[in-house]
Amino acid sequence: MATDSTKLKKASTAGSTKPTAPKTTKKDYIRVGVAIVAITVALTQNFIRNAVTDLGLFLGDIQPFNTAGCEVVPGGLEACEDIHLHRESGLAFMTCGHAEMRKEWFPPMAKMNASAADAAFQDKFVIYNVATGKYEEMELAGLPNGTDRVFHGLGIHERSPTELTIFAVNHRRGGSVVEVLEYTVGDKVVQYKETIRHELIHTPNDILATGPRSFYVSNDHKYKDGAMREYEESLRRPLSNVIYYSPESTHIAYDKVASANGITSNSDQSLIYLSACHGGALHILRPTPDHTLVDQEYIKLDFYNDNPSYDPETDSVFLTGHVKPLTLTVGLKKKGVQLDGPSKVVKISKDVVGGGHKVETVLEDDGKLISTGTVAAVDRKRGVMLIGTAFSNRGVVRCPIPQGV
Ligand SMILES: *[C@@H]1O[C@H](CO)[C@@H](O)[C@H](O)[C@H]1NC(C)=O
Ligand SMILES: *[C@@H]1O[C@H](CO)[C@@H](O)[C@H](O)[C@H]1NC(C)=O
Ligand SMILES: CC(=O)N[C@H]1CO[C@H](CO)[C@@H](O)[C@@H]1O
Repeated sequence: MATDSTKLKKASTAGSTKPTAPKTTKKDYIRVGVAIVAITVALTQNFIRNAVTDLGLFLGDIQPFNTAGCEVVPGGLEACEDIHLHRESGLAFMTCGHAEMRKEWFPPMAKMNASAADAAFQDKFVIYNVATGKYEEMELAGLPNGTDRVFHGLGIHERSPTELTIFAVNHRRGGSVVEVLEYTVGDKVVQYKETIRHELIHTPNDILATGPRSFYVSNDHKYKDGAMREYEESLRRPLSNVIYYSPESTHIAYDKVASANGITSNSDQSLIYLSACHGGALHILRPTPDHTLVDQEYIKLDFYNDNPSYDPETDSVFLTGHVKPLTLTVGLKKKGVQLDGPSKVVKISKDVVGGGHKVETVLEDDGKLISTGTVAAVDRKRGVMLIGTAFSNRGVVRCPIPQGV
């Protein structure tokens, strides 16, 4: 390491002198450049503290907490990352993939083997009925057969209490897009309407719907792959953003986020909650009339938080995430091995006494039941908390809402 970096420094200060043998390739130069930038950044940022947090170092082992009564939703759902609850009907909209195939093709994790087996590109669109505990795999009428389906974040706009417009991030091999779908509660099929592609929407992650054709979408990275992606990822650079999309205007709404991930809002959309998972933080933002987002509050967390879900009844946000993301990074490299990623759910609510917000842990698991948890949607009416997972073959776990939560 020490000798390496001295070598690197020499190489870079050598200036115009031509490098002599051994042969140096262009790739080596990029590596050297990245390494130098990396060292500089590491020394000048509180990057180490963030890294320790979001890698889950020094946290010790996680014991199950408040998991009594939790059950895996039967039927073999896997990798159901995002769950959107339509509270009126008690229907949960979710997209589920193939946990093992996510290791081949999932651009958000820089997995881009375009020649992976077909199953990698055939995610399911699922509607789960919280009251009956049954789910149905929905046909997406109108979406041409053979279209890649690698779903990620969902956003739902209610045109009326029963007529929904659903925006679904889809990481097609030809590039990531947003599919516009429509569903009327009670229908047997979901209607595909159109596909939205935009150069500003390049690494879409999650969507907050604001109208029948408008939404905010988070881009989780600036760079898709290569050396710059490594740099962005390993040094937790705040290079990602949120885009506002509408047919009339599409622009950057918020910038300089350390891996913008899940995005949601309160009921009247006066506050927007955005996870910055590389910052281990939640941004609370306020939208302006011209659809840009301004800072309201910044809440630092002690884990790698993923997707926030809003609970209107308590005006609080449930945030789910990975306690030991390192197990995830390592686990994703091991094909054929089930990933047990310890997970945690916290509740963030207004602190009436002290001001600001308070963060309480409401559930934790060592990963044996709830692995790689990504979202927890709370249905107060039915007393149920649904927890989605990203890379687990126990796709959705249904838990009673813990006492007092
Ligand atoms: C990509 O997927 C195919 C099909 O499963 C496999 O044969 C190939 O080895 C994979 N390539 C890489 C680089 O993993
Ligand atoms: C698409 O596939 C479904 C199910 O296999 C089939 O019922 C339908 O007829 C196909 N549609 C077209 C346009 O090929
Ligand atoms: C919308 C969504 O699912 N966002 C994030 C949720 O968690 C997974 C797992 O870590 C992330 O990959 C998603 O980007």
